[in-house]
Amino acid sequence: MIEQLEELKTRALEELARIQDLDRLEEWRITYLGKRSELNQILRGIGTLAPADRRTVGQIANDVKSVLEGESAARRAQLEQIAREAEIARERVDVTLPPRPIARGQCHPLSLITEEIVAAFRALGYDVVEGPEVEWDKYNFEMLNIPAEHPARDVWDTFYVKTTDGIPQGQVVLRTHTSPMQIRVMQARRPPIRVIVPGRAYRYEATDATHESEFYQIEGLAVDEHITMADLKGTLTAFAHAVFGPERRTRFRVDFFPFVEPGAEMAIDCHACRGSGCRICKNTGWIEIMGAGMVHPKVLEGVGYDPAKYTGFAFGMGPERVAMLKYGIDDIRLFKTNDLRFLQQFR
Ligand code: FA5
Repeated sequence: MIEQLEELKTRALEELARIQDLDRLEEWRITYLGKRSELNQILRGIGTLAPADRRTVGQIANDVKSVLEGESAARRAQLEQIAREAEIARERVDVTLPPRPIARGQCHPLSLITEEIVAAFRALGYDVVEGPEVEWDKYNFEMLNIPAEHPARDVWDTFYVKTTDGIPQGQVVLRTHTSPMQIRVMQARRPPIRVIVPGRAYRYEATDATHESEFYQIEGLAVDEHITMADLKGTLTAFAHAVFGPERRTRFRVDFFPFVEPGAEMAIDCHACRGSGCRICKNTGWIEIMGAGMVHPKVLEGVGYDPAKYTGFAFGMGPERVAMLKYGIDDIRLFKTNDLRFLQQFR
C-alpha cells in the first residue's frame, strides 16, 4: 500500500507538471484529490488495516495528500498568472500608433445655399420660422384665396393625406408650397412682420432636370403699415446682390398667384452670358428665380388684418434652383443621389 501511494504521488506530480491550463488542472484535481480518487479510497480503507500499519500508512497517505494539494495550488497560481498576463497582452493598446484619420464631414450644397439665403434676409431684420409639412387644405389653399374647384389649384398637383378620427377626406395635404406659413404667421403675430420660412414642399410631379416631387422652398413675408412694391423690389434686389454678387441685375415682371395682387416673377441676368442670351437662359438673357407679390387684401382680411391699414409683400423661391444657378448645376436630381463626387465639390 505504501508503494501504491508512492507510485500514485509520482504519477500525479508528473501529470501535474505537464498541465497547461486551468480546465485540465481541475480535471486533475478531481482525478487525484476528488471524493472518488484513488487516494481517498486508500484513506477510507485505512481503518481495515492492522492497527500497527494504520499509523504509518495513514501518515504517508496524508503526506501524499498535502504534497498534491500544495503542488496543485502552486500550479494553479502559476497558470492564473499566465492567463492574466495573456489577457493583458491581448488588451494592450499601443498609444504610440498614429490615429486613424477622421473623415471630415461637410454641409450638403442645399444646406449651404439655404444658410446663405437665410443669412441675407437675417441681415435685413427677418426672423426664421418653420412650419408643418402636413398641412390643412385651409392653410395651403383656402386662406390663400384658392377656393376648392378654383382652376389655380391645378398648378399645384397635390398629395392628399388619408385622414382618420372623423376628419373628412381631402382636408389634409402635403403642403405644395411654404405659403401656408404666411397665414400661420399672420395669425400668430401682429405687424410689423418680417419672416423667412425655409422648408420642404411636395407636388405630384414627374421628375425631370428642374422638378422633383419633394423639394425645398424659402418663403418670405413682410407686413406693416406703408409697405409698397418698391420695398418688395428693393428687398429682393438686395438679396440677389448678397447671394449672386453686387453686379447682378434683376427683372420683375407680372405673374399670377391668387394670394398676391399685383403678382410678380423675379429674374436675374443669366450668369453664363450676362444677359446676351445663351442655352442656359434659353436665349432670353434672364433666369427666373421666384414668385412674389403684394399680399392680397382678401388674404389680409382672412386673418383679421385691415387692408386699409396694413400692406405687405411675400415671395417664394426654390433653393435648389438658386443653388443650380449659383453653382452651375444642370440637374436638380444630383442633389439627392448621394454621389460623393458631386457633393464634395461644395465645401
Ligand atoms: C409658389 O409655390 C408660390 N407659393 C410662390 C409665391 C410665394 C408667390 C409668395 C407669391 C408670393 P411656384 O409654384 O412658382 O410658386 O414655386 C416657387 C418656386 O418653387 C419655383 O420657382 C421653383 O424654384 C420651386 N419649385 C416649384 N416646383 C418645384 C419642383 N417640382 N421641383 C423643384 N422646385 C420647384
